[in-house]
Amino acid sequence: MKCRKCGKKAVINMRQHKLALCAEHFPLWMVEQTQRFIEKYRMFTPADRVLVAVSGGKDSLSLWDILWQLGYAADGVYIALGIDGGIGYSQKSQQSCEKFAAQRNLKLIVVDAPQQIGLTIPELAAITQRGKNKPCSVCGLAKRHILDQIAREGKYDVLATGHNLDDEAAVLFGNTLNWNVGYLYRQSPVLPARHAGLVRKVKPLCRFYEREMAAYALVRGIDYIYEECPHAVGSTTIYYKTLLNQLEVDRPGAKLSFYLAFLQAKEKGLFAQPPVNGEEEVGAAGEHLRTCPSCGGPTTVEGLCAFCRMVEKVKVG
Ligand code: Q46
Ligand code: ZN
Ligand code: ZN
Repeated sequence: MKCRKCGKKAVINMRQHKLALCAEHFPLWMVEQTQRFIEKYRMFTPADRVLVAVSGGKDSLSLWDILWQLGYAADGVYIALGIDGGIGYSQKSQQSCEKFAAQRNLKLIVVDAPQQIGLTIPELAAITQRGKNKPCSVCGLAKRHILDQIAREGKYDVLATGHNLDDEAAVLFGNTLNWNVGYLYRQSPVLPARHAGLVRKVKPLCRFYEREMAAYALVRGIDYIYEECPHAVGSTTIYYKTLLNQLEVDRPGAKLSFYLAFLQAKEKGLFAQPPVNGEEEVGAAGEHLRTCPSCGGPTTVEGLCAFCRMVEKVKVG
């Protein structure tokens, strides 16, 4: 397979685009496409200060690399969760982020969650109702809370995450299976800030396949952590990803068209704004959001937000 631009040996063949590119032209194409998506979905402009949530994995570090190449003012934030899983997961992922930032002379904010909360995420999950010994719900809540807080305190205009097409298609598939209207309404490349304590959230990589992200990280020589978080094993999202991958083998482009057709349907008004129901819907529909007296973040209930209540309970208990 030859590169369409120069005829050299291609490193990737993107069947859904009928496009093969070499190690030189592929990363350039990725950078150009990202800029196109940033403009198309009005994510941010060169005047905005961007905060990139980095996990040490290929997607978020590649996103940071692309934004850096495009010349955006983008700092990174890494949250140490205290997850070991026998592979030193948190420690290794932090090292990847620190090395990446140092090589490019970029600013990385490191937040030590166990230090802030007094417990690691798995410890917190083990003793809370929300955790039920599976840390992902507690972890997600803590990460959202900390990212909002750092973005707010640092006066960033936008928070960018490295969700790729495979992530978005799997979430969309799950939300469609359950006809979860609240989440379907909210799922978008851009989530506007709906509260003074929130910043706009954007997903500039949402149209790139996971394999494209892996190829990008490889040709750019990004030293990322290959291992997934040990708690991700057996998750519903991974199951949905496997199903969608099977579909993609038979029908190249199926994942992309599933996601893009959803965005188009939404634009045409497929989903009406749903009523707010419960804390999970914070920022979804946007009405009645109150301010948490402890952290200044949004909450649908009177008093402390879900995160502050959880931490408070642990301290009291
Ligand atoms: S980091 Fe946290 Fe994920 Fe690990 S504990 Fe679950 S939510 S799987 S993206
Ligand atoms: Zn080429
Ligand atoms: Zn709070």
